[in-house]
Amino acid sequence: MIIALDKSKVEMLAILGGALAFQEPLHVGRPNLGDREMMMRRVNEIFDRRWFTNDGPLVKEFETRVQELVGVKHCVAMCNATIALEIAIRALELRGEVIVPAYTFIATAHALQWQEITPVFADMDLATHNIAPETIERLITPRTSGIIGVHVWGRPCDTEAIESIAAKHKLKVVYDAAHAFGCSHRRRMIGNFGACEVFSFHATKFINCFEGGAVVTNDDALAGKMRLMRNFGFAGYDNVIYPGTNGKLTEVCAAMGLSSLDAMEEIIAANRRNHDAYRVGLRDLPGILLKEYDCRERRNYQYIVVEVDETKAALNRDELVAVLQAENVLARKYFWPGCHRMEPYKSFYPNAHLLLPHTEKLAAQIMVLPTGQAVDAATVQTICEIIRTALSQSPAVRAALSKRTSN
Ligand code: T4K
Repeated sequence: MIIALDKSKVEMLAILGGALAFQEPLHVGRPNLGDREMMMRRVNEIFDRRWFTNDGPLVKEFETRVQELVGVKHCVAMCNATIALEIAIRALELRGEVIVPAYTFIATAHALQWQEITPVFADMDLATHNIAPETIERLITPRTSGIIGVHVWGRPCDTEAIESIAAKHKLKVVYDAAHAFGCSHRRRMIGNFGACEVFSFHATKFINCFEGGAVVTNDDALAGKMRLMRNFGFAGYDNVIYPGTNGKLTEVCAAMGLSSLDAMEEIIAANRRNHDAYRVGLRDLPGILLKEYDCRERRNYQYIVVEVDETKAALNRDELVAVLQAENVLARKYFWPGCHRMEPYKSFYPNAHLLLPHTEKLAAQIMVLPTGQAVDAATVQTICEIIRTALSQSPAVRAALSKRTSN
């Protein structure tokens, strides 16, 4: 239970010695629950059947529901999106170098590195936070075999530009659509672009399987290959025809995914309501920009993304995050500091940041705020009030923060 105090009447921020706005930590990524009773019913059925994993009936049902929703021929459900990416990369026989955005969750790069393929980091488009197509072409070498675009925050990347570059250089394209389930691009559902696309159904995603992921594709042969790879390469009892791994989704995870899908429209409505409330609460604050979603397209609104422009705002992103965290609002600095500044890439390419100015800027400016069914409009109002108050008291906040670091 989250108890919000009325910060609008509180002059004193917690960072300045006031009471906490929230008694309990308010996380980014608090799971949406779906219908608890329906979930329990499905779990009971799993127990009755004694069929726990290995392509069980609920996994099959989940795959069919995803296929229908996305309008795609195949959904191959997996244990998480990282393994799903690895399997997609291997099934497509990518090798050598693959171009990826530097501004993404580290799993995008690691899924390549794990298979001894070199991720080559492209810079970002400042307006969309997605890979900047114009930076891709100059990174292509004779070793390049593919491009992985990421639909960051569920906002589609420029698939047309990426795919035309790929066609010109005979490269394969995969999309990391971890954030983009339920979203569309030019009226076509995400999941229908590139050779295949990968969704995440991690607990923190708006639709979750506790842990889960999937690759979707319209390519029959690719789907068949990935199904084999997901299950050690078994094509029936005692018959292994391919090197594979264990990427299977369990029945209990599929049950959660189905319950989550049942609640999908309610969850999107809650996210959208929160996004609207943040827009009202953060309006007219210099240097504070809430990223908007294109409401003419289908969106899941699962990330509340704020750019803090320190040349215009009274506090910078790190200062605002510190203020919020002191109030128990655990705002996140996704995807700071950028993949190129994490190991092993930081050691491989110590000067990569010189070629990634937009990634550097985004990593320094962005904060992600709590949303989802666990957050209500009053909570959003309080969070916005904290931000407003902190900006209006920036000299005192700065003094308190520097005192904290010197102690
Ligand atoms: N590609 C992209 C572009 C991605 O963003 C991701 C994952 C992937 C690929 C790989 O997908 P998976 O292999 O995970 O399916 C979180 C998520 O763990 C991660 O799935 C997600 N992206 C990323 C953007 O966010 P962390 O390390 O920042 O946060 P985490 O998992 O500790 O959770 C955040 C907060 O949520 C926690 O501090 C507390 C709260 N929480 C979390 C869990 C798991 C809960 O309240 N309950 C929970 O059960 O990565």
